[in-house]
Amino acid sequence: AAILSLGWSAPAAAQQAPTSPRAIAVIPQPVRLVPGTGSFAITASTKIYVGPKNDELRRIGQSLSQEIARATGVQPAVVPTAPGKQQAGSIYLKLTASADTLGAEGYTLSVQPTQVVLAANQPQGLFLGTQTIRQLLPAQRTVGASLPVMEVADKPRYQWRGMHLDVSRHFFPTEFVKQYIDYLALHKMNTFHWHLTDDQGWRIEIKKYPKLTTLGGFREGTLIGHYGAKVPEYDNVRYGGFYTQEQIKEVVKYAQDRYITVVPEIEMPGHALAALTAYPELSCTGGPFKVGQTWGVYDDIFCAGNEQTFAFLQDVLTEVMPLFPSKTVHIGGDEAPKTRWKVCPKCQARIKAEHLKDEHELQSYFVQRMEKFVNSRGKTIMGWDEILEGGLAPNAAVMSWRGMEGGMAAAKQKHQVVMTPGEFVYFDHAQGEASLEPLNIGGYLPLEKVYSFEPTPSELSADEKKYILGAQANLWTEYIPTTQQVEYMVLPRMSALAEVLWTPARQKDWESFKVRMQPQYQRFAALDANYAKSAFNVRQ
Ligand code: TNX
Repeated sequence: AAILSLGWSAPAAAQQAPTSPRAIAVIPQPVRLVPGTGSFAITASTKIYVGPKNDELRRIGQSLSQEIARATGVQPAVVPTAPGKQQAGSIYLKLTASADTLGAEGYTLSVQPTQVVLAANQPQGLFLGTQTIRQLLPAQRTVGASLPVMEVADKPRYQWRGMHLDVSRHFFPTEFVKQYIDYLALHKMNTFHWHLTDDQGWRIEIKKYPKLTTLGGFREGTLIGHYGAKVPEYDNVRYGGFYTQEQIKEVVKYAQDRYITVVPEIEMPGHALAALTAYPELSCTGGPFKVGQTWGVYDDIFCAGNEQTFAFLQDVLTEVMPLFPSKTVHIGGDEAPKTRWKVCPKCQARIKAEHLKDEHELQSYFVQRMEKFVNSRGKTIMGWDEILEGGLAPNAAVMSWRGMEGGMAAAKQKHQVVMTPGEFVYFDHAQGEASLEPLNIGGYLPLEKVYSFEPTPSELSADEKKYILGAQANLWTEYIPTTQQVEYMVLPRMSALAEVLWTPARQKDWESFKVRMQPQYQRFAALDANYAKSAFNVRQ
């Protein structure tokens, strides 16, 4: 407890170990980092001790060993050892039994000339600590590298530190999704929100409804340009793809090994055109439909008057939920036009039978039915802030995207909240000087603006603030056709968001962040990541 309560001691720019040739540049900035004198040399005889009979620690040790090999050319052996038996010149990963303020994700790191000790309450804390060690290593391979002497005590500010990825508007293969997860891990992010279904493509195999992917997973052409405009080279080319359940499991396992929770999103009742193309009987009109080829919002949504709709969505979730250990299932809920429901006899009959006021209450009825089902399977739902309209489902968490207001309203109703306001964390917006930017959806979100984001509104009372779990950035991919461009849009803005979500607000320091970003850029380059070089070429 004591070590963390000491708080911030020196501005990061001053945190240069006197005898170290490299500045200490960790992103996100640790809660407490006290540089010392000298360094710990990594040599051919350096070992990583992980304690006996612990496969999880062994795996964490192994990943650290690989990072060290990448940076130094020498690969330390990962060795189990009896506790208490320490050997000079080595790195120790230790679980500490003390129930102190470090929590599940916190860690302490002591770098001395003779040894390195990384300690945490949970393996997750150790893993996060190894990400700090990784950033103390040189970005490019350096023979004879060392770690600067220091003492670190660290833990996150928020429990939900997320990144979203829309794989419907454009599809990205599992290899890339894993790489995206790697970027999250480097930034100590812990939640990956996987937007798996939308109007332009259904991307997850559902065995009971094979047409969801055989028909709903592909569209006849891809349009890139402003809403409705066409870019000829992408026209009339069959476009699509989907993940098999085996592939989903593989990605989830990959994320789990990096202590990242994968939250699946299955959109309802709107953004459902791909599903309705496969099963038009779930719509109000009966179709037929075509998987969306243009961006925007479609009037045809799941029919709330049709019992089949609920049976179908329950079947889908019955297959989806076991694939994801996440307690939270995202059910969408955004941008569901009530055009069809207003004139659909079955929907109107339902409104009457259930004594509902209007179509907004009908959507609320829809979401509450789905919530009951999800809750009965031991999970909870999350939805975009539209689920507030017509009454919030009793246990639902809210993801606030149309500003912070929805999140504030939900917190006041004692519902959990994740903040994703467009103004601060929509990474599909442009980030630099216009002439340097690829075609994008518009908007302008430079790095410094992301860095200035404060997820907890000061208007909330202390009790209400507790419902703000954290925040995440969303990456909608209408204008992002390639994995290279995904990297461009999220890097380096993910670095700024990571610090917003991890580092205590009083320690945020944009000038220091800019300095610490320099080695981070080198790290991106070493990873072959297409980060936005224009990030600091902001519009005048
Ligand atoms: C609104 S944000 C949407 C998405 C679009 C995005 C474009 C949200 C919940 N819905 O369907 O892709 O705008 O920025």
